[in-house]
Amino acid sequence: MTTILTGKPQAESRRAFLRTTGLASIATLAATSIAKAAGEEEAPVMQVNKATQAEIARLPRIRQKLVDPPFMPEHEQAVDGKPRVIEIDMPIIEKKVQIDDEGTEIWALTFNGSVPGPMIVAHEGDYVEITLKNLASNAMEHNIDFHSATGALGGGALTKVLPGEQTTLRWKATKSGVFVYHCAPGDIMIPYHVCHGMSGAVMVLPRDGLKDAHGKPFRYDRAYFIGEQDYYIPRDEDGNFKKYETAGEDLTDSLDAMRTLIPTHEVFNGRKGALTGDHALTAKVGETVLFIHAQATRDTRPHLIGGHGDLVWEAGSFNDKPETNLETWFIRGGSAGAMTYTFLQPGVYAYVNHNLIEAVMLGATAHIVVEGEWDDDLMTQVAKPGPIQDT
Ligand SMILES: [Cu+2]
Repeated sequence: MTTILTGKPQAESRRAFLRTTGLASIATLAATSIAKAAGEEEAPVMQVNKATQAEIARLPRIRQKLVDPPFMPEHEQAVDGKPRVIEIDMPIIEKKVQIDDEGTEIWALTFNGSVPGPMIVAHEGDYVEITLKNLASNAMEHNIDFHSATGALGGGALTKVLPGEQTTLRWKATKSGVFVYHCAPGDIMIPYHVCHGMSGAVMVLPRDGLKDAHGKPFRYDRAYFIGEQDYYIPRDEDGNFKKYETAGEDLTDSLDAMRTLIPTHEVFNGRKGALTGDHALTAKVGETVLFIHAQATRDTRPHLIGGHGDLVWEAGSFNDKPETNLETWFIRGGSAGAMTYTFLQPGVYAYVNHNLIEAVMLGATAHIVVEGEWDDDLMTQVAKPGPIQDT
């Protein structure tokens, strides 16, 4: 199967409306010239080339429907023609969530309601135009810093929004690869927000699609986004995890817990068990699966138990030749990486952070249930376990 899709043609009136609002937001940015950096100092105003702006206004626009990880928005793996403007509507939602089966809670700070935030997919040369909406019911100021974008703290300096506010930012996807985005509202609030779930990833594909290690065109049959999250849940005097009534109420306690640098939970997709059991990922023998793995703060080392990293863009740049046949690969804190594997045997695979303490005791484990025919040539149980036989 293929993960094809993207932009259905917009109704003409809708497109015209969006175009108008897009230009209006750019004009507002240029006019206000108030781009506060994280330290509350004024940053340079974004320069808008008028000729380029006119050209951009004529580009085709598509609205990308965001989906909750581990799924990816529908997309084409390779595209023809002119760059496009990818329109994204991204609400920010503060919500209380459970992060394990013991009822441990956190007031998560989320992009689009999920931890991690949703994957955004574009192609090199496209523009991503994101409207960030900080819901009025929220308590905190937020913004978004795209590692895939250029200038103004990755857009963080131009996107600070208070509860009840929205802003629109457009950035050009000049580098192909996979990249983290995260909230970065300044000072201690940067790690506080990221350690409460506020990060996601962008995939910028080469316009002509991925290439294998020999430079040949390469396609995947499915794609999954795994966002690894470290949580630092404060404990009471008895050692039990504390609960709070509102978002942000845990600030002082959380900062103390974060200072230890020892997470209480290290999980995939928001909670322990989010991708295991009934929520396991699926694939079929013979399918090539693309796994995007992101971690916004801590280093991690994905490993597919019983499989391999056939092709691995460890540091995330699709401009680089992928490494091949890796057993374990390294994802630097603050980055995303990509791996593909063609499943050859059926069964349940575990996809883990191969710091096995974090995988088994803290939660960094996913399962992939693969259907198909067993290959005796690749593996056979020659003798079942039984008593030791004297020779
Ligand atoms: Cu935030």
